[in-house]
Amino acid sequence: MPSSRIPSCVRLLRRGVLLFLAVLAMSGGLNRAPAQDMADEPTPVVLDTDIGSDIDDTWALAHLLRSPELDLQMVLTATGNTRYRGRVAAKFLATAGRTDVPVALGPSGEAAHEYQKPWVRDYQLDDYAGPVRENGVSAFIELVRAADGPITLIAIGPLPNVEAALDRAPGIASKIHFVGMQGSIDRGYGAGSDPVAEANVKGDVDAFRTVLRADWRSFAIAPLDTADPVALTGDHYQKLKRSDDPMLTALFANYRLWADRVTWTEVGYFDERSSTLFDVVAVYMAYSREHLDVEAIPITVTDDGITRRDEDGIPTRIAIEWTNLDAFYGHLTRRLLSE
Ligand SMILES: [Ca+2]
Repeated sequence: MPSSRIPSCVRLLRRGVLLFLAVLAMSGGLNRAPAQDMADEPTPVVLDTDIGSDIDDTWALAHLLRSPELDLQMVLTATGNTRYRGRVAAKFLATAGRTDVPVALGPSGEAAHEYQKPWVRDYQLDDYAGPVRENGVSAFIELVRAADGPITLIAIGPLPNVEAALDRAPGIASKIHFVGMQGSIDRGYGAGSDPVAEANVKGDVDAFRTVLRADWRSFAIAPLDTADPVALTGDHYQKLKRSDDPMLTALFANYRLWADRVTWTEVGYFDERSSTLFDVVAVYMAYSREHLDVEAIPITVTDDGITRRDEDGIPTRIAIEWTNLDAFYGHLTRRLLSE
């Protein structure tokens, strides 16, 4: 029957059904953050982080602690001197009044880029009033196994801890929503730049491959495409910098130390803006994707760590573009200020 002869009420009904299906697909689909699956209860999360090298992990931890949708259950430190990273995390948690959060240490490697060390010169893990777990990978596996429901893992560094956990307990993946800051799809560092081996992938390419292939409950990443453009400037930045909130004061004390000491970049902009806040995007994706365009893109990883579009690759939920980055800046600033 030609469509023109179908009664209009049937056509309207059909259109309504299609619209309903489209909305249904979206609501359970790519733009849905793990936190939105449980409307009332905060989502239990673990932060796997290389805090203490680039300063954006400290911003990401601050963002997480000020996000009521997320219930931080563990900070797990990754790569390099994980004890130093644990000290930074522990003192920051204490400053924010969150010594309920366990600090767990991943396997240690060679120390490097310890720019926030002066901040923890007189602070040891023994000083932390909360739980400290020396074998962080085991502690993470135990936490996931003991949980009543799914856990969201926010991974904002290279992924040796996650690889080790999957190696020892592959079954945990089905209980985990993975949200990470990894990869570079259509852009590298800097607007208009070509895709590159992004630092968190390049830091452990085999680990990223293992993680990409695992059978997660859900898997999503913020690559450089959406993480690299993010920095707070202007009024947003000045409001945060002026605040006497103890957690924000600690955040800026760390940023100051980092800015004066970091060797891979020249920071002449401390008074005007933040550095690039790559890792805050992964925290945002754990509770909202409102201002992001998230697409299912099949990717593969080259041996040198480039995450490449590949039709035969693994379909991956990727935050490929901001739909409203200015709105996100306002949201992030208000959130950090507890407004
Ligand atoms: Ca990081």
